[in-house]
Amino acid sequence: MTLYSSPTCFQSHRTRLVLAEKNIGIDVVEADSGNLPEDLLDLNPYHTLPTLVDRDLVLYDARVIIEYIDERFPHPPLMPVDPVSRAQFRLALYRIERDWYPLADELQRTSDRKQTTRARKQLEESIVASADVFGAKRFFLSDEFSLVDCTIAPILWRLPAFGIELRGQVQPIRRYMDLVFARRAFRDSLTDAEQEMRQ
Ligand SMILES: N[C@@H](CCC(=O)N[C@@H](CS)C(=O)NCC(=O)O)C(=O)O
Repeated sequence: MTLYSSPTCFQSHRTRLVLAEKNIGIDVVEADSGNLPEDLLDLNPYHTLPTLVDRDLVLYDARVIIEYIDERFPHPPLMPVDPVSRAQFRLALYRIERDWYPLADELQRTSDRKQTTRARKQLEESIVASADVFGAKRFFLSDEFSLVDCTIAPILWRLPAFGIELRGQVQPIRRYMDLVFARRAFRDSLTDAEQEMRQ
């Protein structure tokens, strides 16, 4: 299995974190989205990172990749078993991808000051508004670490790099970050460039 991964992008980080949680050592090919390897251009019609190759199977889109990894390597499971909880987790993934990811994407890509200031403010407000949910359970929505946490943690890790400092009633979010960032798998998931984001 080979993962083509950007060393800085949160979508790639999300897939590396799931692999680390499962303790799966695969070939990780670091690539730059502006200068993709030739073989990847042939494999993925959208030319995006991350891209996973497992023999004849080529997967792109981080969400598709993490769900595949969770099913292909069931231990430890990163999704609940019962259909209602699974649907709730999928809804949480949908909301994070819809509400937080586009803002994080803007902060990652753009250097336009006005756009950056607006995206920063919106992302900060939206995360702070979820403080109660962060505090309700050990992890997000659950006492077990899940794909939802793998989706949130790369964003929270990048807050200083995005120029965001959480203010207000954010103790539950700080507790959550301390807990997740201290996980062995989380540390293992970080590239050198990502480690530097919080030094
Ligand atoms: N929906 C895709 C988006 C991933 C994405 O935007 N990746 C960026 C790197 S952070 C990329 O490959 N950009 C190159 C491009 O869009 O041409 C996913 O979830 O994998």
